[in-house]
Order: sequence, then structure tokens, then C-alpha cells
Amino acid sequence: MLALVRDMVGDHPARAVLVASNDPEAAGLARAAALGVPVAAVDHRAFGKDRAAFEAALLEPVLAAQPDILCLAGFMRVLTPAFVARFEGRMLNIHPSLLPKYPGLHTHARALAAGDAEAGCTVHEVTPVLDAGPVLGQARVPVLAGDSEADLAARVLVQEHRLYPAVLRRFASGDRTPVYL
Ligand code: NHR
Repeated sequence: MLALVRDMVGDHPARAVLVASNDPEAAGLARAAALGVPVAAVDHRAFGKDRAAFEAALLEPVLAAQPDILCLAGFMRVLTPAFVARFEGRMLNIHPSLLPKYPGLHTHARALAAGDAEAGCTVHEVTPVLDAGPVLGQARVPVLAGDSEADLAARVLVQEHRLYPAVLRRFASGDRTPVYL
């Protein structure tokens, strides 16, 4: 998230209008605020299993900010089709695997368990089906002998911070050609 916010200066085709989180304690909120970006938090735990009610509350600050594009970054709440439909074709996510491999959770553990020689991250359009929307970019890293889940996650994260800003720049300029780093 911070890599995106920090990139949106100068000749960048977009500007950050809001950073929103489902976790009021998320460290990124204070960091974004320190960079001068408006922030909002809506704690999903206050809504129990009622995803629609959580999303209705989240929508208030999001709609007030009038974004053209939504970027999910470490956002861990599956979004309902109704929410996705409101932002169809203009909501992105970064996922820590080389999709279509390993949609969902525990991607690094799954790549290690499979003995993969390569791992990486993918930026994709968010559709109602989890981690299945059109790919907008990918970056690859090697899996090294003896890697732990944390080792691999850290190596992929470095690439996430390069890939997502590169994809957003291109996407915000109206170009959906995938970026491959
Ligand atoms: N929503 C839709 N409709 N489509 C996608 O592609 C989405 C999405 C919401 C989030 C991010 C995704 C990831 O890149 C994402 C993509 C959360 C879960 C999950 O199972 C899965 C994938 C992603 C995010 N969430 C559990 C839930 O009940 C909670 C898991 C937890 O809190 O640890 O929402 O990783």
C-alpha cells in the first residue's frame, strides 16, 4: 500500500484519495496519514458474519472519496459479488503467487510443499471469483534450497513492492497490457 501511495506523485496518472482498512490497528493507516492521505477504518469484527453489512459500512468512506480505481493490498476479507460489481473493471488486487497457481491462502507454504523452483506475485482484476480475474502483471522469484515460508514471503514481498506500482501506473493511464517483471 505504501509503495503505491509513495509512487503516486509527480507525473503519475493517479493520486491516492483514501487508504481504508478493515483493521483499525493496521500500521498502514498511521503511515498513510503521515503522508497526508485521508484514512478510514471499518472493523469487520463488529459485523459478525454479515458481510453485506460490513461492506455497506466500508462503502460510506469509499464512495465519499469518489475513487476511480480501488487497490486491494493485504485486504483479507472476501468481497461479495454486489461489492465487486460496483467497481467492476476498476478494482485490483496483488496476490502472493504466480496465478493461476495457488489462489486463496497459504500460498508460500503450498509452493514449498509442491517443490516449485519459482514463486512470485500477481496483480489481477478483482472479480466475484477469488483470485481469478484477468492478470495485469506478474513478477517471479527463485525458490532457494532451505527456504522457510518466511524466507520466501520476504523475497516475494520485495517484488510485490516493485510490481504493484508498475501495474497501477500502466492501468491508471488506461493500458491493461500485463506487466511482467
Ligand atoms: N474478493 C473477491 N470477490 N475477489 C477477489 O479476487 C478477492 C476478494 C477479496 C480479497 C485478496 C485475496 C488474496 O490475494 C482478495 C481477492 C482473503 C481470502 C480469504 O479467504 C482469500 C483471498 C484473498 C483474501 N479470507 C477469509 C474470509 O473469510 C479470511 C481469512 C483471514 O482472515 O485470514 O474473508 O489473498
